[in-house]
Amino acid sequence: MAYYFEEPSRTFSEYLLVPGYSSVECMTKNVSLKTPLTKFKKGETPAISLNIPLVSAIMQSVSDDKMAVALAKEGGISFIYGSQSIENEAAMVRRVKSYKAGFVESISNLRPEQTLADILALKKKTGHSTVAITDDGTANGKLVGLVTSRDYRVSRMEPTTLISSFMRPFNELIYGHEGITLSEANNMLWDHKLNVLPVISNEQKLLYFVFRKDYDSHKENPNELLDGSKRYMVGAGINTRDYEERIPALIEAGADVLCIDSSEGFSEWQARTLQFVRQKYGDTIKIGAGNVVDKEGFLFLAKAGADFIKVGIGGGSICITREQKGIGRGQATAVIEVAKARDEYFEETGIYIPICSDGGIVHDYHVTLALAMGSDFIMLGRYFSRFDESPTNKVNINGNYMKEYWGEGSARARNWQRYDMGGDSKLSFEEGVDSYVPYAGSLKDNVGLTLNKVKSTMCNCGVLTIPELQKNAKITLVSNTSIIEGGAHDVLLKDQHRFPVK
Ligand code: RVP
Repeated sequence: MAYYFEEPSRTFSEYLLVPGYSSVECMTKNVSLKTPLTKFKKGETPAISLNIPLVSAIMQSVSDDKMAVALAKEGGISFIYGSQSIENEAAMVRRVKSYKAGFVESISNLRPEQTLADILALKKKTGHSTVAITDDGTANGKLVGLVTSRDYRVSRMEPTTLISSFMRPFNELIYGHEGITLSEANNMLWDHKLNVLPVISNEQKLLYFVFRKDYDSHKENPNELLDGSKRYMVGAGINTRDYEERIPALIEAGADVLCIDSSEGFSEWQARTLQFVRQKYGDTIKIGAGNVVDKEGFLFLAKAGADFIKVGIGGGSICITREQKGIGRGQATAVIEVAKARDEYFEETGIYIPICSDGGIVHDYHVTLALAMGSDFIMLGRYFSRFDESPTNKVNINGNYMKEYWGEGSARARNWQRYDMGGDSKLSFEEGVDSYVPYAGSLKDNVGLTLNKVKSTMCNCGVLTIPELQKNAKITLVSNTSIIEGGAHDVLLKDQHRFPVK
């Protein structure tokens, strides 16, 4: 006879936190969100910890090198998507590892024989007032001059005026040489009262700009997640097919941690992949596995050697796995059961394996609930896809700005390796959709706001750390009627001119 779970499977919106006693110490500035990413033995510290409990999903529409840098600046980590060629994925990892905080590649570039009109058009498009003038008009061409808004007067000059006649030519520029450190560059900015310092190669090719406004970047990002060489940390997604080639390439590129990306992780394929890593690299390479939704799945991957385990099937906003295949489990129930298994495993073995709740976060408070239920960190796709830093197009739909967001199992991603179990490709079916999500601005602002809410709730619960929240949270199920009570109700909303629809 089939096994029946006694409880229905539930999702985050069916729960609320009940406040605990808050002492005067319970202020958001005293809350630490530091959390383990990889497994560790009792009494020891994990090889990698995150400074905030957020990681970005292994998806084409979410995690490229730009997202990875933005998230590492805030203290989390991105897993670069694996549904691309090994070379492209390794190149993205390499770009994160070679990213130098404060050194930026020039975005606005023109040639000296172009005109003032071209400068104005470019400024309108990019919003930048510093334009590099290079021999070929590219970001890494030979630097021949610089134009800022101080170099021209639109009211007095013809739009056809050649850039070469009003740019500051190279021989009048102050610049740094390849290899200059950020603090040396900053000193030059201050000594020469500059707003921008070009950094050039021995062949006079433009490499980067250092802007005065970025001077305080490190101070602005006190949580940034750095490796031992002060480079941003980055993760990378892998699959259970080409891992023998992909993993060495990603390690060589500098990936700090890997994660097997699969909608269903309770499989021999994952065990084989983990075994490959342990045989080739021992414990030096950190690798997560998943996804699972119950104790059995967790124990399987724990014993197979995973450094962290992802939890969740079918809860992703773009995911239709439950509709298509009838497999999955409510995200809250899955996290609660796996967290219990993780704690029991820790009791028995003295090894703590962090778990990650993956998918289905809709409201900021869902992050707090997922942590309170035992997650060590949370993976989000839709959330990050809405930001400037996600790789997708920003489009205007009926007067509203939206970003594109599509699932890895959608026809658009064509990542059949993740979903297809082999066989005739004509029999493949989609497990994800292609969609729009409302554009939300910068990652920094949004993550700051979300985490402030998380910290504030933690204070209401009387806790200052994630382990304390996991231990002391009081959580209650809510009835359908009380869910209605939780939103604005029985009032006519002014900005929508209608009764709230639940
Ligand atoms: P969400 O944050 O709710 O958008 O969910 C993101 C998660 O959804 C991913 O981390 C992944 O586990 C899952 N996903 C990605 N693609 C698909 C799909 O096409 N079905 N699902």
